[in-house]
Amino acid sequence: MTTESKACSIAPVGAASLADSAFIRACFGKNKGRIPVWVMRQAGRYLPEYRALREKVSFLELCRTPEHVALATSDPIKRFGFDAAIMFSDILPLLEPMGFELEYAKGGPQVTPAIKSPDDVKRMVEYDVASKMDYVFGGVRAIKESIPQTPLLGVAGSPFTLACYAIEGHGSKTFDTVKQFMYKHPKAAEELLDKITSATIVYLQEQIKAGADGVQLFDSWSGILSVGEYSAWSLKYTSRIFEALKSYNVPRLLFVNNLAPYIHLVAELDCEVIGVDYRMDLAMAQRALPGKAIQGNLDPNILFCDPEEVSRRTRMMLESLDSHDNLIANLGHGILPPTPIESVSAFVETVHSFRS
Ligand code: 1CP
Repeated sequence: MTTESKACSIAPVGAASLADSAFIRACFGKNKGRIPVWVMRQAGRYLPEYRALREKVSFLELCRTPEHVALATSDPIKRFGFDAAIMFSDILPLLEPMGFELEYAKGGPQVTPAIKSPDDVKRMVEYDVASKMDYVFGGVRAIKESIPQTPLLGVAGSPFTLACYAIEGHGSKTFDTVKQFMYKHPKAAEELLDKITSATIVYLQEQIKAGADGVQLFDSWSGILSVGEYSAWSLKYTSRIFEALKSYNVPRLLFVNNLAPYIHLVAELDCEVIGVDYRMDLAMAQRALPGKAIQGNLDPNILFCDPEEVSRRTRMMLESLDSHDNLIANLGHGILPPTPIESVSAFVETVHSFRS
C-alpha cells in the first residue's frame, strides 16, 4: 500500500465539532452568517506577543516546542478574534527529514546542501516524516487543547515551492537556478518533486490526524512559471496531494502567489478553497472559480493607512462580490512586520460587521 492510499475515511473529531463555524461553512460555500476572517502570517513579527516570545527563543526552537507553538498560534486569535488559526511553523522544516539542514540566518532561511545535480536528488534519504516531524503533530495537539473552539489549519509548502529552496538553497526573486535545473535534468526534477510530494502527503495526513481542521498549501513561487511549466511542475503534484487528502473530509486550501495566469487550471483542481493574491480582482476570481470558496485578498500595504481608510477599502472589496457565502476574508499575501495593530483590528471589525 502506498502512503497515498492510507487515508482514513473517518472525519477527525475537531472537524466534526467545528463544522458549524463560520470558517468551515464558508470553505464549503455554505456560510449564511458573519464573514470569517484571518490573515496570512498572523502570528508574525508585527505582533508584540510574538516579538516577546522570539526574544526568549530562536525561530527553530519555537517551531520545535509544542507549548511555544500553541502560544504563538493562539495569541493572535485571542487579540483579534480571527475565525481560523494557522499552525505556527514554517514550510521549510519538512526538508530536514529529507536530508537537508536548515538555518534561519539574518538574511533569511538557508538550506544545505543545495541540490546541484541529479545524484543529489538520488541521495535524498528515505525519510520517516511521521516520526521525524513528531514535534509538529505535538504542536497541533497542544493548539487544539489551547483553543479548541477555533478551526485550525495545518500547513505545508507546495512541492514546487519547496524544490525552489532545495535547489537554490535560499530565497530568490526569480529562482533562475531552479528553472535551469528543471530544463537540464527533467528526470531528476520529476524525481525530486515526486519525493517532496510523497513526504508532504504524509505530513499533512498526520497533521489532520493530530487535529487540524483543514490544510493550506502555500505555493509561493509557482508565480514565476509559464502556464505550461506551472501545469507540469506544480499543478500535477498539488493535485496528487489534494487527492490523497480527499477522504479526510476537511477543507483543502491552496494559495498561489500570482494566481491569475493559471486560474483556469486551478479551477479544475479537486479542492475547496483558493487563496487569491493581491494582484487579482477578487470578484473576477470568484467568477472564474465556480463551486469553490475564495480567500483574500486585501493588499497588505493598505494596512499602513489609518483605520478609517482600511475600513473603507475593506468594504469596497466586500461590496465588489456577487456572493459572500463562500468568502473567507484575508490579505492578498502575508502581513508585513511593521503593520500597525489598529489596522488589523479595523480590518477584522469591518469584515465582521459587514453581514451579521
Ligand atoms: O521570527 C522571525 O523572524 C521568523 C520569520 C518567519 C515567520 C514568522 C518565518 C521565516 N516563517 C514564519 C512563520 C510562517 N511561515 C508561517 C506561520 C503561520 C502564520 O502564518 O502565522 C507560515 C504558514 C509560513 C509559510 C512560509 N514560509 C512561506 C509561504 C508563505 C508565503 O509567504 O508565501 C514561505 C515562502 C516561507 C519561507 C520563509 N520562512 C521565513 C522567511 C523569512 C521565509 C521567506 C524566505 C525567502 O524566500 O526569502
